[in-house]
Amino acid sequence: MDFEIPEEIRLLQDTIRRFVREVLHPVEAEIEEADQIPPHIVEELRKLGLFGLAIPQEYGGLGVSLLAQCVVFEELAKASLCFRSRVGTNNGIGSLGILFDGTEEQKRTYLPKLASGEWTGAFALTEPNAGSDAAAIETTAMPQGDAFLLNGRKQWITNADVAQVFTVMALTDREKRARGGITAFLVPRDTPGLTITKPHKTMGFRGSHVCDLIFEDAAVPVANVLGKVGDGFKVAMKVLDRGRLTMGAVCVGAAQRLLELSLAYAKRRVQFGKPIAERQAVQFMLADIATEIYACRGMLHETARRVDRGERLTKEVAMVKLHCSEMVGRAADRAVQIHGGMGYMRDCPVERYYRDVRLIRIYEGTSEIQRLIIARELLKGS
Ligand code: COS
Repeated sequence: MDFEIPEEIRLLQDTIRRFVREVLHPVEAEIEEADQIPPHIVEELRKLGLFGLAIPQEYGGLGVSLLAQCVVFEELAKASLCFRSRVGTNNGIGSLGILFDGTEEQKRTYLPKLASGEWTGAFALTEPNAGSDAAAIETTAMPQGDAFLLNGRKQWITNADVAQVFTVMALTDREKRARGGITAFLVPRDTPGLTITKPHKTMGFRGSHVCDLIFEDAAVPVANVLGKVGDGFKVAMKVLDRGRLTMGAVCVGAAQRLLELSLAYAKRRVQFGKPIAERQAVQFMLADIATEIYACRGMLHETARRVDRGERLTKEVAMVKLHCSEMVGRAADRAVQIHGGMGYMRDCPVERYYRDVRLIRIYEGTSEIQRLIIARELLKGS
């Protein structure tokens, strides 16, 4: 494994690290209260090019490697996770379908706007009766003239409140489902017949919202089919294969911040006459957080490098998502324990992380789905 980060990525890392410390940390508490990222901060994220990190330069993005994306997301996750979430769909599930399977015209229409952050993209797969079992979707798309009429409901769609374009998976052949019966569509927000609900109330991720999409005879032109009719399940799975990897970076960054906060608190907090950092019980928790971060960063960077070299890695990406999301859950639990009563207080960042990271074991595929994917891949190859 090669843990050296190339110089140009190191420079990007330094820039984001400074931005996080100087610009994002000061507004974390305000966002927690208001449940909104201030518009001037979104503007700053735009100026840094963060909406278009993963989008190739020919479409207006920075087009950096996956390793560089992981390094940047690791840094961003050292501030409230809503910031990464705000730019995350444009770099991941909200744009990758277009990048992988879009026509040249679709790429030219959508990617530059997504890259600049003028538009936000979102990904609509989940439904009330289709979460882990993604092939069980019930939203239909019936051909009518040179359009498809969409009917159904998509649930808990990240960034739906601010998105201008959705990648929507719908049934075009009920019998075939995942094998030729699901189609991906690019659906603009202003499509007549599409209603976006108010954001759901959630446990965490204040400042980042999920809403439902309701389709009632929403006509989407044939030209907005993404990939081939019937290939939508594969479009979605390829997108998730990539999106899940950068989720590992979010976990590593969040765990690193939890470690930094815990180290500082343990050195500061005096009980029984000396800082709790001098107590072995606390030292062991710090050591465990740090060791697990080291292991996760290793697997994350190695997998990113391999994908950058052109390998298709479904199993390893699922391993990264599984292991990193479970790791950050343990890190948050230990960080709260080290902080004691303070860690339970709403104005303590570890309390926020404890709630926020719980989602990562669920979205973009639960831990159980990751295990299922890993086991299937293992059995396929044996
Ligand atoms: N890349 C490309 N194609 C894939 C794929 C992948 N990673 N995974 C599956 N496919 C293809 C399969 O090859 C199969 O097609 P063929 O028969 O032509 O080979 C088709 O898709 C159906 O695959 P499979 O039989 O594995 O489908 P299942 O219904 O068993 O479901 C899982 C597969 C569980 C992996 C899928 O439902 C899933 O990822 N669920 C979680 C969804 C999720 O993450 N939701 C989070 C919300 S979206 S942010």
